[in-house]
Amino acid sequence: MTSRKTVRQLDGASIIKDARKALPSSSRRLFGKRILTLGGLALLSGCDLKSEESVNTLLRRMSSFNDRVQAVMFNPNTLAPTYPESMITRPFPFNAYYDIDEVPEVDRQTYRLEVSGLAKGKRIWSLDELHAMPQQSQITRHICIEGWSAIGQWGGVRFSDFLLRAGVDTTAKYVALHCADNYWTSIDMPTALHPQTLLTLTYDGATLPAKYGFPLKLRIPTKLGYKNPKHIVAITVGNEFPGGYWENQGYNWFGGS
Ligand SMILES: Nc1nc2c(c(=O)[nH]1)N[C@H]1C(S)=C(S)[C@@H](COP(=O)(O)O)O[C@H]1N2
Ligand SMILES: [Mo]
Repeated sequence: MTSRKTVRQLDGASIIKDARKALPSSSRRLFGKRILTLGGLALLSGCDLKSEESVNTLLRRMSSFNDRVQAVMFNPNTLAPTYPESMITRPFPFNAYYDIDEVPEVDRQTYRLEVSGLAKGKRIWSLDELHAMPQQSQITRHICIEGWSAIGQWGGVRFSDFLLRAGVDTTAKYVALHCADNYWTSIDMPTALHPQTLLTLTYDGATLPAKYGFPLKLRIPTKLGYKNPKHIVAITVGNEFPGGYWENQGYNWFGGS
């Protein structure tokens, strides 16, 4: 249980600091510094800020407001920067919610990708079928919220090509990605259809190694690292908010970079 501290005991300045962090730089600019007083935050959020719980509710509401601002500001035609091969980070860092010796081993022979929810096409896909589709390659920067970034090269099928082939209802709100390690994340449809969002089969010109997400990783250069799922085994399309592994623990859902 969270202790029921009063606002006097909670430090006003640090609440404002956390609230500012919950806003992306874009919406921070929109608001300027005006609303960032405790009274203003309380008014805006409808939270009385008398206890730690109400402060947490405020921060959650700011974050979901922030998702909506980011979604409105997301321009599907704006491309993430791409880089020359000479700038690739070697070795590329590994990251997951577990150590590298616990990376899941997915069997190439028995592996199938499952599509479910609002889709009319084929539901079970093999790796060969994905390899047979037109392939794209791009060199982009991966940005992890933990404070590092690295440039890498990923190749595979444009996610929009795949979604159209799978007969996905592109008016649906969410695409959720479920992984072999029980990780999951979800994205908005405009991001799923963005031309740089790739369902990748390769890293640096070779089969995606286990540590980087064999056999399938969704590379989304317009989003932070935690929204780039590795070891994808199932894709679900729907209108109900699917959340995500880190998103459900407080990371901002839109997670744009
Ligand atoms: N399945 C799965 N995907 C995941 C994660 C994970 O733990 N499991 N971690 C995410 C995070 S926080 C980051 S930074 C990147 C790291 O990818 P990399 O190992 O290729 O650098 O994977 C993302 N995708
Ligand atoms: Mo990350």
